[in-house]
Amino acid sequence: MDESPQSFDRVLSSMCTPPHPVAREAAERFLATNPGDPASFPSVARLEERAVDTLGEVAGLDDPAGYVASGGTEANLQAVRIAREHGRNDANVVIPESAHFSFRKAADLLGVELRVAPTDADGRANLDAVAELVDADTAGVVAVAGTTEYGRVDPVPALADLAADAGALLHVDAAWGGFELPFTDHAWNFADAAVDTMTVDPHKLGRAAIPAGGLLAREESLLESLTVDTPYLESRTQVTLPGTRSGAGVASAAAVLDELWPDGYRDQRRRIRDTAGWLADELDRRGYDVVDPELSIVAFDVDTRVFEALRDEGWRVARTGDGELRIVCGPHVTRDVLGEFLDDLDRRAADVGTGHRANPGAGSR
Ligand code: 0PR
Repeated sequence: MDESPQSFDRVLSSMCTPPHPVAREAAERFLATNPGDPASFPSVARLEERAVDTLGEVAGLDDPAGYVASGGTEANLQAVRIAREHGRNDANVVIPESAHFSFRKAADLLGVELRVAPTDADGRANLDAVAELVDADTAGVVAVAGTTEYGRVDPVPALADLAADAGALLHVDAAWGGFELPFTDHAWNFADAAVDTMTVDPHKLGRAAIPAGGLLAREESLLESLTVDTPYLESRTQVTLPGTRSGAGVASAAAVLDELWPDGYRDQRRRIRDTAGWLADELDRRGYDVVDPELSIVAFDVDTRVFEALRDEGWRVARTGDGELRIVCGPHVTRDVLGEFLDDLDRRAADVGTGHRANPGAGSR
């Protein structure tokens, strides 16, 4: 094999981050185990129960139902499936336009009509627009707690009320935001609102190894609506989408949740929040149009030629649908890394002649 894994040094676009040392070690130890066959592999099955319990604490839910999925896509798909089981035959699901594209995959696979509500000017679900799309066939409403592009948090309690009035389930996609939001004032979780299901991914800000997503449900019966019989396994039923699953992902999630919840994640939130705020200030001082970071994602307008030049220098940066450069301030994105990035940005902006100020004043890094 002649390839090595690339370094994360210049990766500014990823919602994943190198796993915490305890997650890496647990992943290696449990590599050969299969939580999809819990009767044959009971120790990893116990770890999964622990992981789900702790994810419940993260999300404000005592006695949670759920499992460690392959990622946010599977968790969202399963949540749409739960809503469909709960609803009528020609069910629809209402999502804000900021929702992750995994909901499009889910709707396509499940034959559910997807209704997309415009967001407000700041990128949050617009309640009136959602209300207009909800009708008697609505089986589920989705709220995003930490949008992929701008880190925005939808008005979860109001959306939950709207869903409840329509007899629909409310799913919160906190795949990325779930490990930052417990340390903020946002109302987003099971304790704050009538939330039925939630996605919260250990393999993003939770610092588990990939694959480790999280699906939580308020009631066991919601998850049980997905049950299929597994006659030739020792355990007789399954609610997960895959059969064989990664023991590495499950064990790493359990280990890192044990290690970091809550104090380690609180410290992490403080660090990434400070970094995002600092970066936004630095960009603002240079004259860039910066989208105010609610959680730790910073997006700003940048000339296409500058964007391409930064990519050519090895910076792994992505753009929003509207073209802003978007930096996900995960734990590996330190001020030192961003200081180098800003130096390159200043240089490239000067080359192109965008008119932005370079490194103005003191105080960077
Ligand atoms: N929900 C939200 C809010 C997300 O942001 C994402 C992924 C998902 C669900 C789906 O999760 P999985 O990718 O685990 O199935 N958001 C990022 C994206 O698609 C994920 C990502 C991760 C992108 C690492 C790049 C990367 O290097 O943009």
